[in-house]
Amino acid sequence: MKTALITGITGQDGSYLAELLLDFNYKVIGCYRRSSTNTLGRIQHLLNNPNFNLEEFDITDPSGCNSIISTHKPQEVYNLAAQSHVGTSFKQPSTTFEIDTVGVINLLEAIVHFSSSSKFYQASTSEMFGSNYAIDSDGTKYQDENTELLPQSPYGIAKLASHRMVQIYREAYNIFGCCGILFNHESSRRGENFVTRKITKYIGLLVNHKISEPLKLGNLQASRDWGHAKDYVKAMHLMLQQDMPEDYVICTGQTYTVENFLQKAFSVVNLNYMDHIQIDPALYRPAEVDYLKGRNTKAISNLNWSPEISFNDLVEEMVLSDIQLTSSVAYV
Ligand code: NAP
Ligand code: G4F
Repeated sequence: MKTALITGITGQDGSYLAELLLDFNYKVIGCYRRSSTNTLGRIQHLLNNPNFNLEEFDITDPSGCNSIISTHKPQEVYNLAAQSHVGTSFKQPSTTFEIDTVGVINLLEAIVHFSSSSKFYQASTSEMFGSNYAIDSDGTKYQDENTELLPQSPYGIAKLASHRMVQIYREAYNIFGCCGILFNHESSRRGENFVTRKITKYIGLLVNHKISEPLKLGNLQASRDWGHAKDYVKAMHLMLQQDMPEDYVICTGQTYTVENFLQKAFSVVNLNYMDHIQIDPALYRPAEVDYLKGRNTKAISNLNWSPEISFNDLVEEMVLSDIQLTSSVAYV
């Protein structure tokens, strides 16, 4: 039985990855950080699984990283822990850097010193491209593994630093380290302050007559390549099953604006989004990534991976799930 250690187990991706690895008969060590409130909601259904164990852990604590890696010597380490909100990174740049860069160094150092054969997955991001893109012969703008990384948020810069750090540990210490450059991926478990979930939760509240104020949003014109988190965790696992450690872009290859998402989500309940939203300039970011559309040719050919859940099915799943969730009397 292989042991996999997942940091960020309480997050969206942590929960789906744990389910996948338990299905593959792994022993899973899920690392969570201490909180004054319960953060285990997304993994509640896994807590009684005999192959699932929780460990308290904070990635910013080097001795904790050393201890957890030396104790478990896992075959695979998936580093999903992060301050993952781009808007927040403008308000908390130092904390973001501490978690998303220094934390990754802590984990890499622990692996080098205590478990150098552990395979390592790093959650890199399309936010690292900033506003950069390539243009192909028919004029299509896209990003892939060869597109220069020019981040323009504290989060993007912190993630680029850790991305390069993994590449350097791969070259310098022969660590089997892979970076997944994942484009936006969502689900009914998405954090409520990301734009997709903010929209679908609002629709749930509206349909259940629990809200009367309009939905406040910022920039509606940004384009994102949105996939489903359940598809994307499969790619994380596949990267660590290859003969050689490499970095991969993981995306759908399609792009939609925030306004497109709004339109589609409200259409699921036969409403017009224009009757329910208000633009709030305070929700605009100091710098914006305007356009993300990935190209997943390498993942298709090397990993035999491609996304299975369509944009329309993703949006519908999120809307229906939030209508159900917000219908509970306990939900206010
Ligand atoms: P998420 O839902 O925000 O989860 C982040 C996780 O990191 C949570 O479990 C959080 O714990 C944990 N964490 C935060 N600070 C920590 C610390 N100091 N020590 C230990 N754990 C800490 O993010 P996600 O959507 O699942 O994304 C997973 C990873 O992929 C992140 O690294 C994110 O940056 C990256 N990524 C995400 C996307 C996307 O579209 N979802 C795209 C590209 C890359 P708490 O529950 O205690 O806060
Ligand atoms: O949902 P978002 O906050 O996601 P964003 O900034 O693209 O970041 C997500 O994807 C990255 C991958 O590219 C991940 F690395 C990162 O961890 C995270 O998961 O915002 C999407 C777009 C932005 O253009 C934002 O300006 O929606 C726009 N937006 C408009 N109104 C809003 C809002 N975003 C949020 N969060 N809240 C709003 O009210």
